[in-house]
Amino acid sequence: MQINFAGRTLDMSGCHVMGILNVTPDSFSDGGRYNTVEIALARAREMVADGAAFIDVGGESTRPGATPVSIEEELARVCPVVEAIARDLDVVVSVDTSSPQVMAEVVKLGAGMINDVRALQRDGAPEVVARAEVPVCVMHIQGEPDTMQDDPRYRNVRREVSSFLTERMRVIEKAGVRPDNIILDPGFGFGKSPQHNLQLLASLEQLQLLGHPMLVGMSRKSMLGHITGRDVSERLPASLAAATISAMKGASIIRVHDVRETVDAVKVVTAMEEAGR
Ligand code: 8Y7
Repeated sequence: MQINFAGRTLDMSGCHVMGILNVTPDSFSDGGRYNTVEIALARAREMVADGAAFIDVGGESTRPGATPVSIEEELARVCPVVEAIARDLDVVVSVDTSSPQVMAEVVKLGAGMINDVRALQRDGAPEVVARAEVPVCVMHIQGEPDTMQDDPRYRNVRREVSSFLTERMRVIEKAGVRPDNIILDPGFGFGKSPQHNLQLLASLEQLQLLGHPMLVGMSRKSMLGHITGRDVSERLPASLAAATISAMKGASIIRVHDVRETVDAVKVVTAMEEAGR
């Protein structure tokens, strides 16, 4: 099962690592744009050297309580970084955005994938992705980022995540996105209690049944803090355990902060699976 990400073809039966690159002002000490691009490119270069197949560039914080950014501001943050990485590095540039304007623009600059935590629910987003003919990650979310963690509830979290994704795929495919270009994500931490997250992780194979490659992101997330009692800066071991579990359960892309360490963990899983065949 191959997917073409703007000219780079990857085998989705393998497991690939996606490095997180935040270009929000709070992720850099210096506010100047030129400096920001240089720093972001250097960080991306490091993650590519560490084995990242994807760099996920994000200019809007989805943390609860984060102030929303205008489209102009998001474009100003993301575009120069996408352009620089696409020009200089051998990697698929993914862009974490919910804005159809940003989606249209970054694809022109060389982005090879759209990663939307709002599952293309904004007006016009499915049509933009269809026209751009790029792969898209469709993630489950309950509610909006600002309020999603206020007492999230489900009758059956696994069934509800699956039916949400199935319904989104119906709408997105109707707008013209090819089914082969859709990657699914259960959206760990997006409107879910620690127990909901663990139930989803325990049955990640079930999401495979929808017949699309899976992307998962648990790196340093509070669900791991909840399990281990560790602060965010001390969650690497737990993040590696989560990545290992995801790889074993069939994830094609694992979105992480710590690329080098995760690539090693994935290599162990892949080596074991090859020996077992
Ligand atoms: C995810 C994500 C974030 C995730 C996908 C964080 C942008 C929060 N998490 N995208 N984005 N899946 N596809 O802690 O789990 O990294 S932001």
